[in-house]
Amino acid sequence: MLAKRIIPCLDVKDKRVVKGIHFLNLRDAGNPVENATFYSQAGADEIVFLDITATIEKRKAILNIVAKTAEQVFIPLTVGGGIKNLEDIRMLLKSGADKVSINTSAVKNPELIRQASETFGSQCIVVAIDAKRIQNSSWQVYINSGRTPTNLDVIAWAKEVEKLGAGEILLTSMDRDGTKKGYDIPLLRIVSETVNIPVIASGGAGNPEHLYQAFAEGKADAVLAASIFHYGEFSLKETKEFLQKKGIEMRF
Ligand code: 0VR
Repeated sequence: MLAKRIIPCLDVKDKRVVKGIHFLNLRDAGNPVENATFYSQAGADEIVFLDITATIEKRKAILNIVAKTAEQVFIPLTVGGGIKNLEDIRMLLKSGADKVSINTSAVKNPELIRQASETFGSQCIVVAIDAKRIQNSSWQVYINSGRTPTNLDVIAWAKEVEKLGAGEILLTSMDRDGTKKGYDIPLLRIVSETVNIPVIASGGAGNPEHLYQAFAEGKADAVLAASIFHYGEFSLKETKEFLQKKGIEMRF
C-alpha cells in the first residue's frame, strides 16, 4: 500500500494566509512562505497554495510567493487559483510549483485539462472540484470561489476530468469547509470509487479521527486540512502517529 499523504492548505488572499467557513468570513492566519516552511519542517507530505482572489496584480504576488517558497520547501508544492491558460501554468511551474490546481477554467474550457496534461504531464495537473450537496446522494459543482453553481454533477464531472487527463482530483466539500465537522464521507467515497486517479479529501477536518475516516471510509489517497493546523490545535507529528497506530501507512 502506498503511504497516505497529509497536505496543509494555505488559502492566500492579498499575500496573507486566510481561513474561513463555507468559503466566507475569512480570518488571517499568517505569512504564506513562513507557514509553508513551518509545515514542511513539521512533516507535511505536500503543500497546497490556493490563491483565492487571483487577479492580474495578485497573480504577480503569488508567483513571487511561489518562488520564495520553492527556495525553502522541498516537498511537492501545488498552486491553484485564477489559472486560465497554458501560459499561466507554465509561469507557475517555472516559478517552482510542482503541480497546478485548476477549477473554474477546467469547467469553462475542459479542453484545457487535455492540453495541459499533454503539454506538462498528467502528474502535475490537479483538477479542483468544489462540491455542494443538493440531495442525499447528489452533489453539484460550483465555480468562481464557490460563488457560481454549474449544471454539472460532481460524479459525472470527476469521471470526465479523469478522461481528459487530470492526474489527481482535489475534492472540496463546500458544506464542510472550515466547520471542523469532518469530511463529507459519502461524497468522498463515491468519487474515490468512481475514478482511478488519486482523490484528495478537503473541507471539514476537525481532528485526527476525521482524517482517519477520510482514508478508511472515504477511500481518499490524501487529506487536505487547513483550520486544524493553522491555529496549532493539532501537530502534523501527533496526527501522523495517531493515523499510523490505526493502520494507515504514513511517511515520517
Ligand atoms: P478546512 O475545512 O479548514 O480544513 O479547509 C479545507 C479547505 O476547504 C480550504 O482550505 C479551502 O481550500 C477552501 N477553499 C476557496 C476556498 C476558500 C475560500 C474561497 C475560495 C476555493 O475556491 O477553494
